[in-house]
Amino acid sequence: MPLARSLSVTSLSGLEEWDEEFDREDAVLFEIAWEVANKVGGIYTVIQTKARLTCEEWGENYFLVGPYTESNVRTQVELIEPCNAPLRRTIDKMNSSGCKVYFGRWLIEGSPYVILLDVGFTAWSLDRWKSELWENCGIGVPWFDREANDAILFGFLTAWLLGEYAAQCDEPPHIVAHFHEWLAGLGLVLCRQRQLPVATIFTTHATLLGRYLCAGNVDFYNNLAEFNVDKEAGDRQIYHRYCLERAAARCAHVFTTVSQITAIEAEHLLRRKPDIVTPNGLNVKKFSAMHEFQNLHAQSKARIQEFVRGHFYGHLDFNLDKTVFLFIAGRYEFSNKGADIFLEALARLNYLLRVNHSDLTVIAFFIMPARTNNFNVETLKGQAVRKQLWDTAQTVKERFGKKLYESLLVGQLPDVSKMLDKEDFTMMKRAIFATQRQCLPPICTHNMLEDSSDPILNCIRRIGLFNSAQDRVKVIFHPEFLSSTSPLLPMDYEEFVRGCHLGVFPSYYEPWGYTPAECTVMGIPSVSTNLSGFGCFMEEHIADPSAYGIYILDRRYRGVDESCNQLTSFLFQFCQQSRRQRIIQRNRTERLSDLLDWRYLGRYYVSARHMALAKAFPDTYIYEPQEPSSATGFRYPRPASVPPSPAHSLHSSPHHSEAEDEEEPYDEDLEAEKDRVNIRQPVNVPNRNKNQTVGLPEKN
Ligand code: G6P
Ligand code: 1S3
Repeated sequence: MPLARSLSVTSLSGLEEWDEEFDREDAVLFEIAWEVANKVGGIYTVIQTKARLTCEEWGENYFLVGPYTESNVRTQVELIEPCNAPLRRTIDKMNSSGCKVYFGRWLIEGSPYVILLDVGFTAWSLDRWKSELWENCGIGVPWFDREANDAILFGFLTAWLLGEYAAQCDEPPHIVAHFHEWLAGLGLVLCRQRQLPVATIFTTHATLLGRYLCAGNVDFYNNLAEFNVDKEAGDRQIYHRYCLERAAARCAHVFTTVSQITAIEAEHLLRRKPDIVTPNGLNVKKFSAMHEFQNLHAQSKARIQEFVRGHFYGHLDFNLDKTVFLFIAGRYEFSNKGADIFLEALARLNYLLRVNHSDLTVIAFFIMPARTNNFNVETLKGQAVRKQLWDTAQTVKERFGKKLYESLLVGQLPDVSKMLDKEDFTMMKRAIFATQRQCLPPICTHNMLEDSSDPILNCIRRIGLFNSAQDRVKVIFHPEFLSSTSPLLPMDYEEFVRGCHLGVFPSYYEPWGYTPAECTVMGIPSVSTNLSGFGCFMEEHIADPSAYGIYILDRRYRGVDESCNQLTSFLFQFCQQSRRQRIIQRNRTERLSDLLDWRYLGRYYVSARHMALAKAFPDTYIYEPQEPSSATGFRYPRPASVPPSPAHSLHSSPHHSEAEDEEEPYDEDLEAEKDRVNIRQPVNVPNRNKNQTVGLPEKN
């Protein structure tokens, strides 16, 4: 019998090891998603960041299954021969029966094996498979829904692959197949309907109906139990997709989702309570030098400042050293992602900063892709003007230096009044003349195709944040994802995030939310909400999240206006921090990254697979829920350096007066050590009741 392999989750600072000792025997894991080697959204990030850990755990018995696209394969995959005999026979058999199945290694960390299915090549089977689906499952799919058609082809091909693989194995194998999201869900339904020897897991990363209902101005969370789900899906013409999603959730041996809040949503909308919550992690990279991330912040900030110098040319009447950069980024879903209340809060913040005569300037970036026809002239001109000023300064500097040198060569101190001549002044005057501008610095960096109906632009028109001199809050809308090859802001997303001061993600619908999680591991504070999976997770695991730079907005129990006021007060508080306080806060934020590391969060996936194997193969596997360890009930305490009582603390951000900032030398290592000592004493939560949903620990 093969050796029992167990996943040992490395001990992270304060988080203890979890050893889920279970003998996988000959089990083989297939993980199936439309976003395998195919970047569409957040599921790609889940699979790509998790791959290294899953490869360590399953070794040669781990296969990712996704759709084949030539461009993706060219850039991300190395095609190779199948790695074992049953798989080679399976692929050969499918390829000789009218399919195109590819095998390779995905060129990411862990180099997992990938099996890619060419759905387009098998489109000739679509009608036959659709009628089979109708006959066996009673789900009819309209011809015009291209995405659903792809889901059918992908589903039938996946079930074929798994069935064929099982048949090609010499001994009955123990297969675990983990399907992500409705687009991959049909494969699972077919595995069950064909009674294949496969333990199935279905993970939903957002429900179809939830996303549609939230985008439509519905009081979603207060009416979860009231929706007539079939009617709502029918009204939105997604009934067939909804049926595929619901069938997958209902048929799975184990059903999971990414957060507690989406678990409640799934229970009402898909009519099944998830068996376990599998929160999303990240592949956290630690720098050997502890404060390297602070240096990276300073470097990236300098690059954003350069862009701002160009964008605001002729209107640079604010101090860039006293300017903080906020940003929101993601899929352009105006209200679901909370861009609506962010704008409203910015207008209120502008008012507060003005009446308080603040000398601080806030620049808020909106990075959300919309339809455009390229950068606008005014924005490009800004960068050209900046560059010209830089070139002029360099030329004058060189001329100045040459005169200085000549003078020193003849042993004389230069006559400073003659160092700049008429030509130098003409050159400089001409450059300054070019910075004259008749209009205000633009809000939007691109020409929008739907300018007059764009929700962000219309909201800005209504609240009047036009980048005028009096405004303390300026807005820049960049309706395209960032790229290091952009002529405007040549930075990739990660560099940009590092250079900002605060990410603001006040989402209404956000099953998990990778954007604030990414901020956290880079040591950048963020705002999220108690309607986002990430926000709830952090609230559960940190005693005083805002002290760590994790501001969690209440969008659950408050009306929109109240949430907006709360967001305004978070932003205003943040703006009142000194540089030193921001540095301390960033150190604390970064210290949370262990909590978001797959090495800690991967344990929920381990449990899900174990549970599925035990349900599908009860003679071989037994699943006993883990006794809660100190790690499952882990809670980060208040940082030691935060005053324990509200009497000493008006807000929970790092507390020091401006005077202290100037007088007291700041020892980052000492500060970090104080907090770390505190973190090593986790606060345990009460024991989990074995009957309740396996997943995140209960709140204490
Ligand atoms: C990092 C750097 C410091 C810099 C600071 C700026 O901590 O290591 O050298 O002064 O960032 O912080 P701020 O919040 O003002 O961008
Ligand atoms: C979904 O992607 P989205 O941005 O459409 O899945 C992500 C990965 O699980 C999740 O982070 C996000 O909240 C969901 O919404």
